[in-house]
Amino acid sequence: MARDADSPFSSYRRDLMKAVGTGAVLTTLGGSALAQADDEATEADDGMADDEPDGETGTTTAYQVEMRISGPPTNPERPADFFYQPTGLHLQPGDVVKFVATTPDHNVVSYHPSFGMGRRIPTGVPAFSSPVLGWRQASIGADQMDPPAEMGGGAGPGDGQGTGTGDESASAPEPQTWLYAFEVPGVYDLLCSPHEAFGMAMRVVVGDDPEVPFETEDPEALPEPRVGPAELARETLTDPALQPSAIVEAGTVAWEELEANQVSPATETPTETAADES
Ligand SMILES: [Cu+2]
Repeated sequence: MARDADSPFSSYRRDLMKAVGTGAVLTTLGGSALAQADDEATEADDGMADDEPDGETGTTTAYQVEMRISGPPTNPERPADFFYQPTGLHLQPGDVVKFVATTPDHNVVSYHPSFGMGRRIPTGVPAFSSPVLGWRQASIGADQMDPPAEMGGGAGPGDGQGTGTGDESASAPEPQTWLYAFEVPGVYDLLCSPHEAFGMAMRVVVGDDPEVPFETEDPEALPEPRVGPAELARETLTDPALQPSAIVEAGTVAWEELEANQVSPATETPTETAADES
């Protein structure tokens, strides 16, 4: 495993550590900076434990993407919402994204031939994948049998960890996180292995003028699964709101902004009085 102690990357590493907080451990793999905050590493690196894991420490290089399941579904045709939040993200080369498992059992996987899928990340970028992320082991009992209650700390998404000193959230499970630096310009389509079929996929656009030879708005034009996106991920990645140009223009595209999540009367259900929210 390569060490970066004496490389010019080390100063960047320090900034990154400050930006993402919470004892993240960095390694360099190929051209991309990968970091992973797993339990053992965090315990061994407790110098930075839970001090200021907030993203507001004056850097613009760290972005946060939540990975989550919520219900009832925005689109009634789906069992629940399985999504990355935001679902579309525009970055500049070198920007770092911190993926946070707000609910457990998610991962971040690139569409890549190494994984048996058509490449939907820039050429030259190696395949990458996070582990399946859940609660941090240290935040639940070592001999715990049942899953803990989900975080009910009252803080909204985005600042759930940043306010308290840790005492009040001692019993709340903490999400695992995973970092990835997007260094090569282009379009990156990413999926969650457990939930791709439920539509859990996202798109990152790096740079302002990406070339997207594979991109399409037409689900029928995509390669068939498993070469192309599977099931509802096809809809997610062909959503008009996730067109690369739309992502570049918007900066971030929230899950709720996808056209597939707009309750449209154009579908076959002529429910004029929607039982749920309208
Ligand atoms: Cu998932």
